[in-house]
Order: sequence, then structure tokens, then C-alpha cells
Amino acid sequence: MSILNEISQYLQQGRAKNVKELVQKAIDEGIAPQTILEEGLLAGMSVVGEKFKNNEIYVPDVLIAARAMNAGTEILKPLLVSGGVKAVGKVVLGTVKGDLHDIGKNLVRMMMEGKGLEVIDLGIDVPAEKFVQTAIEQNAQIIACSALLTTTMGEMKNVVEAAVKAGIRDKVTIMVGGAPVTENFCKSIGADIYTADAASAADEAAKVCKGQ
Ligand code: B1M
Repeated sequence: MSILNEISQYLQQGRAKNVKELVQKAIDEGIAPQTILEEGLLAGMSVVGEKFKNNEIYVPDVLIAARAMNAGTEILKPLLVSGGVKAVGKVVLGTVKGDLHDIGKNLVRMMMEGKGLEVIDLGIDVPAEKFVQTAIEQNAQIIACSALLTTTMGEMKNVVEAAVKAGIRDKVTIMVGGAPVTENFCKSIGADIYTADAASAADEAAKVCKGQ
């Protein structure tokens, strides 16, 4: 098995120490940081995302794999930055105002980062104006909102309206998700993309940022 394959396998198993060692070994062998990222770490995370989507693995497995991914990217980060590798796009992410649930949102962040996107995570209980203001300041392509409560999902409409009011509606893609959110709800509030799970959210966000 190639070293990149091994990195992918260990990442899927959530073995952070092995991932760290092998990433360092790959660097020492002269493999390009971008190749290690894409064909080792991201390849592994992509398998994790698919398995999670298909209910073959569960939240704790994803969190452990994500920790292994972080261990590997920490070593690569300085090399990637100095090598001039750019993130494929920028996403402003948060759980909407009044809502304190963040496990799903954190998974969305992980999966998006796994796709090479830069994620500005505003955390929980985020007011509509904060999403929009940050998107303007950061020149982000996407605003991504998570909500877990039927009482807070309506906040997503306020995000769309705040984007219209700020004059950036045509420049930003608004993505919505979370357990009570549906495709119909997404359409009814004038948002752009609904996805049911974190891996699909990352897939769609990457497509938007690559202009597909
Ligand atoms: Co709360 N809670 N909770 N809770 N909680 C739910 C959501 C609830 C369904 C439980 C129930 O009654 N059966 C219910 C909501 C009912 C409703 O609105 N219809 C509920 C309630 C009522 C409440 C409180 C009001 C309880 C109270 O105080 N009386 C309160 C509200 C607090 C607040 O937010 N203001 C509350 C509090 C809490 C805790 C703080 C204790 C805790 C949250 C801890 C945390 O997040 N750090 C909590 C939890 C853990 C849950 C349950 C049990 C689990 C949620 C979770 O993390 N699931 C939940 C019941 C349930 O869902 N079975 C429940 C795992 C997570 C991976 O799934 O977040 O859905 P999820 O993310 C998924 C997808 O939705 C999607 O990707 C993920 C999968 O890949 N996704 C996106 C999420 N965001 C996305 C964004 C996208 C795309 C996809 O694009 C941008």
C-alpha cells in the first residue's frame, strides 16, 4: 500500500498518532504537501463523509476521524501556506440566533474544511446581521446557516432578508440545513441550497466555490 493510501486508511480509523507520523514521513520522502493533503487526508475524509451519509458510521467515528485529520493538517499547514496553496473558497458558517445546537454545524465545518474550503465559524446564536456583515468583510462566497429547532429555523429568512438589505444577495450563496429544515422551506424563504447532511453540504459548497 502506498504511503498516501496508508494515511487515508489511518485517518478513516481515527488513528491520529499514525496519521501524524505518516504525514511527516511523506514530507521527508519529498511528496508535495498538496498531494499529501488531497490524496491522503482529503481522500480519507471523503470516505468518512460518504460512510457517515450512508449511516455506516456515526457521529463519534466522524469526530475521531476529524481529530486525526486535524493532526495531519497541523503538520502540513505551514508548508501549504508557504507553498502558496489557496483555499478553494470562503464560507461564513453558524447556528442561527436563539439556537445553541452546534454538533451538526461543527460536522459541516469539518466536512467543508475537508474539501479545502476556508470556514469562518461564527459559533451558535448568531444574529442575521452578523452572518451578512462577516460575509461582506471576508468577501465570502457562501453563508451557511444551521438550525435544530422549529422555533429558530425562521431566523434563516432573516438572514436572506439581511443579505438583500445589505445589497449582497446576488453575490452570496445562502445554504441552509439542520434537522427541521427541508427543501421546501429553503425555497419558501428564498435561500439557495438545502442539504440534509454535512457531507452533502460540503460537496455543494465546493461546487459553488469552483463555479460548477
Ligand atoms: Co436539543 N432539541 N434542545 N439540545 N437536541 C432537539 C433538536 C429536539 C429535536 C429534541 C426532541 O425534542 N426530540 C428538540 C427540538 C424540537 C423542535 O424544535 N421540533 C430540542 C429541544 C426542544 C431543545 C431545547 C428547547 C430543550 C429545552 O431546553 N427544553 C433546548 C434548546 C436550546 C437552544 O438551542 N436554545 C435544547 C438544548 C439541547 C442541548 C444544549 C442539551 C443539546 C445541544 C448540545 C450541542 O449542540 N452542543 C441538545 C441536543 C444534543 C439535542 C439532540 C438530542 C441531538 C442534536 C444533535 O446534535 N444531533 C436533538 C434530538 C435529535 O436530533 N435527535 C435535540 C446530532 C447532529 C449530528 O445532528 O445537528 O441534525 P444535526 O446535524 C445533521 C443534519 O441536520 C445536518 O448535518 C448533520 C448530519 O450530517 N446539518 C446541516 C446540520 N446543520 C446543517 C447545515 C447545513 C447542512 C446540513 O448547511 C448549512
